[in-house]
Amino acid sequence: MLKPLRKDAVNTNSTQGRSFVQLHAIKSPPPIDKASRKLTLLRKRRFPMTLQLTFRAFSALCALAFPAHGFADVIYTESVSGDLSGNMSSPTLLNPLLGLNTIIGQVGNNGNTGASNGSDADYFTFTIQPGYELTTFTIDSYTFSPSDPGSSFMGYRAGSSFAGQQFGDIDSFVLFNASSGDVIGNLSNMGKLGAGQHAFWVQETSPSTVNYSMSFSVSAVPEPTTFGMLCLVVTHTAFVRRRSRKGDQ
Ligand SMILES: [Ca+2]
Ligand SMILES: [Ca+2]
Repeated sequence: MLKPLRKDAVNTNSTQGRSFVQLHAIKSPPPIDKASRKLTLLRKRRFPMTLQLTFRAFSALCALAFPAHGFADVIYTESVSGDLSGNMSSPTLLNPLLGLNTIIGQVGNNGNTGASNGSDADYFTFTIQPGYELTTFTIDSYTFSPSDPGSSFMGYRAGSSFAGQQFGDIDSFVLFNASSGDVIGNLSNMGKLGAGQHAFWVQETSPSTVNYSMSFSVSAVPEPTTFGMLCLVVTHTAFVRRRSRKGDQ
């Protein structure tokens, strides 16, 4: 004999020795309101388990591929490590990290050499590893003494060094100052630099000294399979929504 669900819910109007509550418990599922049932149904139709797992996997991959920055690593400071190379054939080799990489230096009439007029120029180079890319190159600060030169020169060349100091020896350049912001679009018509070695040449030829701070960002290249999964989720969701709208009409 079945026991009632709750002592206080026993209905004395029993049929064949069983209460109404007991019979109701046997024949009927637990009550679910209409709104909850419809929501559950829509969830199943719009986002089956396989796609839910795919979406979660995609989110996990994103977290691995794009770790939060929020800070910058200073990878070279001239005041600590000395003047960056003034030799175009042998730029200072830097070791970039994942995230923001900051370089702090000084060019111009400061007693060092490397520029065509005998003042200081800074050459540096670094390698972007396969699977990664440089996505921004930002001028953080630009100060000068004693006079404002307006802007300073930065040249770029794919490779480890420069063959000369002419425009034919560079791939691109930008004249930068405090308001330049992100100059990656001036240095690369693709708006980023891919895997390989890259060389930079910073120079100020006016009778002034320029202190600069610049940062570049390195991040992992999103894998095609990751984009594929995202496209799959987005396409399926749009398709199901379209079907759902038609069904509601
Ligand atoms: Ca310098
Ligand atoms: Ca130098």
